Amino acid sequence: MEIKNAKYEISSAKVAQCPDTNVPEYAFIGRSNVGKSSLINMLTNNSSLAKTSQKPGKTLLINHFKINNGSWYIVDLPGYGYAARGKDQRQAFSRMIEGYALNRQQLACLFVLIDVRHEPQKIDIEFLDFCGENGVPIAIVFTKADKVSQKVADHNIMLFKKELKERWEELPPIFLTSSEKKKGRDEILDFIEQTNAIWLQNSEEEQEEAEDKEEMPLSQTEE
Ligand SMILES: Nc1nc2c(ncn2[C@@H]2O[C@H](COP(=O)(O)OP(=O)(O)OP(=O)(O)O)[C@@H](O)[C@H]2O)c(=O)[nH]1
Ligand SMILES: [Mg+2]
Repeated sequence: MEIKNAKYEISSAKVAQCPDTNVPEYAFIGRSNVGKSSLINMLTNNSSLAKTSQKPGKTLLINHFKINNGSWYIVDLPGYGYAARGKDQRQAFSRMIEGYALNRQQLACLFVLIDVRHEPQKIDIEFLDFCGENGVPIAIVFTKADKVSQKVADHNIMLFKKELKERWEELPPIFLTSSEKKKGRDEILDFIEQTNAIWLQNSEEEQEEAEDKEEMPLSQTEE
């Protein structure tokens, strides 16, 4: 899959304000400063598409980017768990993120980003469990691989898998990336291509079912 063009469309404060589309979208979530916006720029080959910053808390809204003339979307989300925000603001951000994850019909996959430099952190495990319990489709993306040796990365990923396997029957897809080195780009874009195909097939089937229902006489559709 190649990204031929990527264009910022709109920023929304809640899911009800997000654009009304009928194509799949891929959102990026994780702790503040984990590298969500940088990864989006790396994938789209556009260093100024999503705003990045050394200071955490840069992204404040749900940002939609139109990919390949609108055949699918990338969504940049604010980070969770940024301590300096204060409790009320942290809760407001959690509501925004959870509202998006639970209610956005177009969400084909939520990429949950984890900094590969650290051993499993409670806040990330809790967020992953929230997604698992609610059937949110996810993939895990470990970030900043250039900052540690392969050995440390392997060790931390292994600890993560071990922790999740205690409760998850099946692990989600896992990617190791570096936005700095463009590592993991092809793997993520291939995964998006495959998921797009499945999403489109499912939505065609749903549409056919809806049309079949419409054609049925009323008496057959009533309980
Ligand atoms: N070395 C290295 N630095 C990275 C990588 N990805 C991101 N960074 C740096 O990490 C910092 C945060 O990156 P952002 O992409 O703004 O992080 P974010 O998750 O979007 O942060 P918020 O929007 O504040 O939640 C920036 O200084 C980036 O340059 C990476 O793969 N390698
Ligand atoms: Mg950001």
